[in-house]
Amino acid sequence: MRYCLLVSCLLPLLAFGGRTVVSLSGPGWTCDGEAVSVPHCWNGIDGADGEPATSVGTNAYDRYGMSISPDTYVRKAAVYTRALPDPTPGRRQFVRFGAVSREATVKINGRLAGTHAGAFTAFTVEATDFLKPSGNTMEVVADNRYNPELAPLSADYTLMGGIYRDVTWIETPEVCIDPVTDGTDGVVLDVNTNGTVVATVRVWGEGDGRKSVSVLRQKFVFRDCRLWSPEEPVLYPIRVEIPSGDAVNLHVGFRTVEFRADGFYLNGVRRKLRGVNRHQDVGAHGWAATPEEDVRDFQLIKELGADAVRLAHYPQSSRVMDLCDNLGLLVWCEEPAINWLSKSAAFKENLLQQSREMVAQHRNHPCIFAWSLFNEIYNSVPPDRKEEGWMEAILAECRNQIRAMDPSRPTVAASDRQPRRQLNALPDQLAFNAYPGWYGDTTMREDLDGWFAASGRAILGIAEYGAGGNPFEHLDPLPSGRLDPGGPLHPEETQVKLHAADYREIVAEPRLWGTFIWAMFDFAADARREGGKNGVNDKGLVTRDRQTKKDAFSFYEANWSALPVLHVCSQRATETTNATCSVVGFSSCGPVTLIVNDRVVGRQVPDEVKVVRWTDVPLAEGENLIVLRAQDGSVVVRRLKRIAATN
Ligand code: ADA
Repeated sequence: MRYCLLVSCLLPLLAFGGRTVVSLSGPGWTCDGEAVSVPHCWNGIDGADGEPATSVGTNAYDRYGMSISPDTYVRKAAVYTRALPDPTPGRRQFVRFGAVSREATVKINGRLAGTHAGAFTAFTVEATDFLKPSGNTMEVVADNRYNPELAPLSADYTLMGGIYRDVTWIETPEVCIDPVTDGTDGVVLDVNTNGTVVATVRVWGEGDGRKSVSVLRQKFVFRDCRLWSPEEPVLYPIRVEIPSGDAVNLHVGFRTVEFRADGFYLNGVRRKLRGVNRHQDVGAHGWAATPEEDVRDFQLIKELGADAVRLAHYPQSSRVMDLCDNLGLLVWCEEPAINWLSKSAAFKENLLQQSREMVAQHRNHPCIFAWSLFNEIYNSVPPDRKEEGWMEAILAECRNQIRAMDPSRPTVAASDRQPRRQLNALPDQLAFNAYPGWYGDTTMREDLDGWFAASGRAILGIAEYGAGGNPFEHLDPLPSGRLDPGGPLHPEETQVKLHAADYREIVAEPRLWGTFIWAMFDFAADARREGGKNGVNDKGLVTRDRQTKKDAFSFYEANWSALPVLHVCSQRATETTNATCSVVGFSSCGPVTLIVNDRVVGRQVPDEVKVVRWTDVPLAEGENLIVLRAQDGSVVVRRLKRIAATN
């Protein structure tokens, strides 16, 4: 039975006028004069079409004249407006933004109420002093233009603009739980697996002035609590209430995460994380995901059988963290430091601020197992920033700040530069990004050997691996050499081949603490022109519109899911001029028989990564029925028409 006992703080029996939270999301907003519904993002389509921007934008160049991103999507300062509710006299009013990309200026009744710089973290402004009894309006300028003082400076994803997460109106008593500082809800939970939770509550307004701070500690004891894990993501509700009646509802999960000499441990049990990377782009809505779209994404990740997710390359929403808490997904949460940094003091301040907000806002989520310091620093770095040391110094400050705020979690990072020893020494645990056979001619084995030797570490993670895959492009047989990753052809079969080759090495390597597929979903990267579809990074296991699971999805499902999987690849390849074909399948249902046009071709036991594969299978002219049958009688079918070659 779950119950909690409030030990150290006796609440007054007559609490009055608690907190009111009202959603300001939905219709009722305008953006540049047009009626819109918030969350809203103006790059959902334009930011993934690979075409020049459809309307006004700003060229993105840094102060050294480096092109940050071609002007292929709208980068602008847009003005949003909305009416605000009438305030209740004697109470305080706040407006909380889940995120505004990339910079925000908030005015209430024409007066500046607050600003925020950073696309991925929440912020709250106090409205109390700006409000009239009725007829209040709010104006928010959202600006996604390039700013050399704002992290990230460059990235392989579309830096979308808009008020793209939820907005809420909060009313509290005069003495309230601080809803403003660092965009948090004012409560830090220290959770011990013995069932004890200590809540440190920041109270505003008890002393002199509205922002006078006092700190309350409340202790909760849960008896017979069960541990949180991907298999059993048990959560317990907690309500933190202060004598004025203001209150915040939270949840806790009891678990330990730690790295030991030989790997990652959850609740004292070693596990090699099976992870995917996820960007927050959800297709036509861009970054403005609906709750249903977020739920769908994370359910697909669970369906795959993953137990971990890297939220690349920035902190995602509280709703996403709640989902991962609830579904049981261990989260790698990353500050937005990518490719290169700037030497300016303002840039460093901004990165430290975004990093601090990330930890402050999400530290209460049991799903998070590590804070990430960077992704691929020195990738495509401008010539003037190759000098070793100064970017590492900035990232070391971020790391130290994170460690001081949250000693309970390790830091990690994703590196793609083996020789950068100073950089690679920064995180507690290092992971590397590698695309063997896609961007380079190495194998995963060679990459693993190289990284273990260069880093001198006993254990490593792989933060990214994968290959492009267009589920509507097919090639059989595949060429022996490497395809041009920037070329027009990204056949689905190459993606499967490279994932299977990588994964074979991954399962055979005991020194890996976890691996993260790049990526779960295709995502907007408007500068890309490749793979038969411009504007998109197509390394996802699922297409950007979430309509098509690629064969590589079924590969991992066969390897990871607890449910039996039998799959035949290339079902979307329906015609060939060849006299023979390859048949590739995945089976976690034991041996598989291949039957073509009612004739048994052969039987295979799946290999160590659940693959069966036949080459040079003869085809009849016209329609061919290709069947894989498992021992339990289940079958999967592929139809392939052999047609005459035309010159
Ligand atoms: C890098 C980078 C990712 C991703 C990937 C790719 O590894 O970290 O953001 O874009 O390249 O697909 O090339």
